[in-house]
Amino acid sequence: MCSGGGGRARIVVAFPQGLVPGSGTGPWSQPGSGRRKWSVPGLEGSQPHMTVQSHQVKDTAVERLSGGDMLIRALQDSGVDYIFGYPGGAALHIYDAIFKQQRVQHILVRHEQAATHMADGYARATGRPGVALVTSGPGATNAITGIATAFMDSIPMIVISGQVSNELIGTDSFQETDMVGISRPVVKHSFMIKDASEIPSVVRKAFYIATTGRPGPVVIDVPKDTTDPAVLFDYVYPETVKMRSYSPATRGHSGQIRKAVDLLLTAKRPVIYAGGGVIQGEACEVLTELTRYLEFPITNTLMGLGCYPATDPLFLGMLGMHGTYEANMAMHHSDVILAVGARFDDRVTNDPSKFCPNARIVHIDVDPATISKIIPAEVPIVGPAQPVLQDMLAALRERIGADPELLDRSAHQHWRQQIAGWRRQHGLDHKMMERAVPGASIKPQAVVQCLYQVTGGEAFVTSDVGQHQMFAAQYYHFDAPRRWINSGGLGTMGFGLPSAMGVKFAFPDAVVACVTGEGSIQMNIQELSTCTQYGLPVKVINLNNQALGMVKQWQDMQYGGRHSSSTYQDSLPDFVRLVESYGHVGIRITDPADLEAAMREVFSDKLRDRLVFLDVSVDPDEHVYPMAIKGGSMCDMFLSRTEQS
Ligand SMILES: Cc1ncc(C[n+]2csc(CCOP(=O)(O)OP(=O)(O)O)c2C)c(N)n1
Ligand SMILES: [Mg+2]
Repeated sequence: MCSGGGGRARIVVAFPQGLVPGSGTGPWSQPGSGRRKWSVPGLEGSQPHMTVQSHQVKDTAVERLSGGDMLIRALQDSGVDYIFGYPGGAALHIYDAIFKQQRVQHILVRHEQAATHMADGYARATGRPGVALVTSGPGATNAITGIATAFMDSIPMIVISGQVSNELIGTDSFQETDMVGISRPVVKHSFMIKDASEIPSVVRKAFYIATTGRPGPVVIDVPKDTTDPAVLFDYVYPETVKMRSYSPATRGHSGQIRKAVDLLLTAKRPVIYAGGGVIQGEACEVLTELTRYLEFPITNTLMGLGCYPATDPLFLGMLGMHGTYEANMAMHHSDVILAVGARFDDRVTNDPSKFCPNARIVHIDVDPATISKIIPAEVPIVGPAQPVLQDMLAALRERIGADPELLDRSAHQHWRQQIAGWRRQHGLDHKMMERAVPGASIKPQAVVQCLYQVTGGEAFVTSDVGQHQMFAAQYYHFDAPRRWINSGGLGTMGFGLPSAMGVKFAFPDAVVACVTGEGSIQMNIQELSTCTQYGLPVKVINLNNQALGMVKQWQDMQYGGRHSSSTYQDSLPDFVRLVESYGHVGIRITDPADLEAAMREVFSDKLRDRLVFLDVSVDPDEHVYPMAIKGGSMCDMFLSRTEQS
């Protein structure tokens, strides 16, 4: 075991004006639901603090539209091109409105969970909010997993749910469910339409809330009577939206940035720890510039992969539970950490009381509730990553430009050498593909390496959840943001295929690969039919270890190898025949000697326009390493079945 550290003092964060964390009465202040429950008095009811400036979009006469038509028109005016959804009684007026227009295309999924994941994948790849539409009752409840997935990873999304008519609400009528109530803990905000006339302004506000500050999903619950085609309203799309009680920070505090610069200049063993907030905040470019200017080593969270080029020598790989040895060692032994858009979650910190005992921390986040929530920051900076880092870089340039000695470059060089030593000792083996022995079992890591090589590192890669997800995160090197798309916070099996489809709708010419496991793919495998309907040539790489591999690994390591309900006893389908029945191409391999040729076939020009499912029979006994030792510090890791750090 490496040396651990003690606890640390808690430091109070100053909150930006207009946001009050805690116990208010607004919809974002539900007890027990964790973070970012800002009290916004009245936001859900009469909304006295929210105003929208209404202007006619065109200078022609005001159009008279039904509620259903206004909803779709407002989506058009919000720039929506796709709605992923599934119809039902309460949503039928809306579906009729969709039918009558061409600007927004509706994609008919096979399960509402998949609709939300498609909208999510679309949003992660583009940075624009994804939109899902479901009916009331079971349609709405089926969407919850996807909403929670987006919430946990701060993904902008609009989910429109049909609702029973106003006069039926509260009567336990057919397919009535309290969607606003059920979704409350996992949305950034929700609206219930009371009067059809408010539809355009609610849509406008929903997009504003979903995309500003810390992004997240917003639900709009639409009672059927408010979309009645027989009742017409003046349609006016609000040009601007002003919400007095919701004012996310737009810049960092200059005094705090100055303090952060002072601290960074003291560093002898610095590390930059960057998360998904850097990607969501469009701050990758400035972060890269700042990192290279300082020549500080940098590590990314699972959600942050791609925010800094993975092939750059300063990059240490992912940190945390299955992070690289060198990233975790560097974090633990650092003296200054610059954390940006990351939230110190348990998969990163291991035991928080032993976390990086000597590190002084600068923490930048747009969400003040995240700062010092788990690990106290010495210099908290509330603000969007991009302008904060720009200001920080400008200040650093000014200070170091005037006095280059301020930066201890020789200490930093020594530090980078120490990290390189750790990498040499126990870094990931990036030659598993080349070293594969024909006839032996295929190593899952080698499959990801092969995928990386064949796609030239250019693919959008989505994943499901399990060992395959960790192998993809470890072995595919993402040099650009928004290319690695996975459910980090909620860890949702079933995310991979539909999110890949959302990416493919957004970027039809891009190469989109879903790295999955035979367990996860079966959670939304019905979407292969949607792929057939819309001709979506995503590529599915199934790391088939014939087990719920990650569960089995934990059972190996913590439950004496008792595989309680983590294997299937020969009940798996023949994936090749299954995908062929949907009209797709299936390929199965079992020998490492066939890996490269098969992978080239999957991405060949010949199969460019086909969905190809590569079912790879991989070593069922492989574990993911490194793996954090529970209850330890960041430098306490299992390195193999027999070695510990
Ligand atoms: C919806 C859901 N249910 C259960 C889990 C718990 N879980 C995490 S990984 C895993 C196994 C995944 O199996 P598979 O997709 O085959 O991936 P592998 O680990 O074998 O690569 C399970 C059951 C989860 N993350 N999501
Ligand atoms: Mg599996």
